[in-house]
Amino acid sequence: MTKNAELAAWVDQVAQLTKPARIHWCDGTDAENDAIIAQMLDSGDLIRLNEKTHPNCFLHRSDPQDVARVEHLTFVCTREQEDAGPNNNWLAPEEGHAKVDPLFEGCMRGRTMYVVPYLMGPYGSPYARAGVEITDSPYVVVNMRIMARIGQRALEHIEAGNSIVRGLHSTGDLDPERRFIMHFPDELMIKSIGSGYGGNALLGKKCHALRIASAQARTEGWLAEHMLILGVESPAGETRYIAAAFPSACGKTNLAMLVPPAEFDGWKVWTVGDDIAWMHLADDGQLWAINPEAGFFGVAPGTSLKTNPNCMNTLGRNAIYTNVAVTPDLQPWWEGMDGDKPAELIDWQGRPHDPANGPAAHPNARFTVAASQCPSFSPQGDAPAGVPISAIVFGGRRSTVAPLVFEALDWSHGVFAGAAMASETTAAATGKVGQVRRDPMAMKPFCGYNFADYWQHWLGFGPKSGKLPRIFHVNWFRKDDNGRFMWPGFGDNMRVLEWVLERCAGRAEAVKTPIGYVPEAGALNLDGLDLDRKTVQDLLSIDPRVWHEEIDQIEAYFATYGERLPQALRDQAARIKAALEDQLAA
Ligand code: GTP
Ligand code: SPV
Ligand code: MN
Repeated sequence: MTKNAELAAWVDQVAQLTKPARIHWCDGTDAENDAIIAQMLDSGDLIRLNEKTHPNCFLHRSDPQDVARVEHLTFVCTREQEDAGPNNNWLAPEEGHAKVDPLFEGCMRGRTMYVVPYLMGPYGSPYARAGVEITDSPYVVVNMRIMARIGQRALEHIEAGNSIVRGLHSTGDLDPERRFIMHFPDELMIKSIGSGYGGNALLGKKCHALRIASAQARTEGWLAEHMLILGVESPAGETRYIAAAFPSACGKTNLAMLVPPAEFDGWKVWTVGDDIAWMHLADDGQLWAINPEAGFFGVAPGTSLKTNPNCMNTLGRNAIYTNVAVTPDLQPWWEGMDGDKPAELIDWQGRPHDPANGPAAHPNARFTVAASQCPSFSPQGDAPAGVPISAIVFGGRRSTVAPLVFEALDWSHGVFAGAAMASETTAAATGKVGQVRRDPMAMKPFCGYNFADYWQHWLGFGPKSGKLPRIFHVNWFRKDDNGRFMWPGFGDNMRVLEWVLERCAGRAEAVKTPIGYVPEAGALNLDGLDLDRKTVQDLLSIDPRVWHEEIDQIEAYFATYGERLPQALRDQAARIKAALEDQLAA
């Protein structure tokens, strides 16, 4: 229960609507968690994994129709459609409520309604924000406990008078026809029904910390972004921080936990966050970032000791696995894991694995684990003030067009580079995989208001400080004519991070091109890499003809934002195009 009368009234009102058998206020204690897990083991909601190899680890299998975010069922309900923008599905607030409220009627009959107070951001941080999620899913409760700071201390923060985001969630009947993820930014309210999966159901994550928070950040003058945060410590012991936005399943968790290659003796990467950054311009003129989350909800397939040893060493204990395969002795397994594929496997749907049914683990199979368990978790990971950001990196999954790395000429051009981002779609959302689409700042599914206003908000930081981070764009996913990745990626991405930080320090050499600065031949440390000259050249090349076409497409995309599009972005496109035309004419 709570001393906060408004919160108590809302919980009452929700109970009247959803008619649960009982109401449980979560205190976040171990005892509470143990009891919920025990009950989920009983009901079959969770399966205990091999206690010897994976202590305190559990498997959850989703409904096979409920394995990813559902962007076509996600709505932003603002009074004016223009405020949600072409980037969001829109309903007027009263229509949004009218669509979902009937689905909540009596939906918790016979079930427990959990009330989960949570804090996004470190305890004691001026930037932390609270929420309360009401849910009938024990899976959501045990995941929220890892992903956010839930329970008594969060409730105290709320009872101290801080505002909250209210999130109502029910798994409903899991019918995709009756599934909606509704956001009401003006009411600081989320209503989600019909899904138990990740970003659809753990409302502190994408719904609160990105969609609602981005709208708040706009009016309050800060940034809520789909970004990892990492620290790079040099052999001299100096640590500089980078925030990077890549679309879903495009490498944030991996970059955040990077282990530098042997050639980088004495260098160390520290993980602050792997998915979301809240950034504020501080009095010192620098952009400071906190990770609002406390855990990782990471992509399992592709994770191995070779690609991401820090992650493998994080998730072997106290973890919840969702939609992975298991070995006969109940060890989790997924495609891309180290070693040979076991002869026998149970697939993500609980069937004996038959390759004819597709991969053994779902391509969007995930693990949930506390950030504090990560061997590279930054000593500053819980710092109330956050960490100062030296560089912002945007990136996409592009088999063609985008070079390995370039640096924007200035802040406005950097905002253009972010706004112009494109990436191939992945299994993180339902729908076709591998389609190139515009995903500005990796926020296409997550920006809670009109992108045109969002870009203007970003541009507005430019004149405010001379100490803003430099902005870069990377692409780890360029492919050769045989469809193979040209860049080794993972730990070797350190080579690009070093160039990025050297640029920030005003040292590394670069060539100016119409689309930005690219590393001069020899400016990237490629020692020990088995890459021929031609591949390196191709990775760094900018084809003026291809880019001219790319800018045409960017302009066509920008045009869908009409008059609201900031003139600065139009000007950037025109400048780049003219420079490319000069090049083509020469
Ligand atoms: P979300 O949690 O959905 O936001 O994803 P994310 O951006 O954190 O992506 P993640 O790091 O989980 O990587 C997604 C997939 O891309 C995994 O299968 C990785 O193995 C793969 N991947 C990550 N980094 C690289 C890289 O540098 N090169 C290549 N080729 N693949 C990568
Ligand atoms: C993403 O899709 O970007 C994720 C997973 O990080 S989810 O929590 O489902 O949004
Ligand atoms: Mn994400």
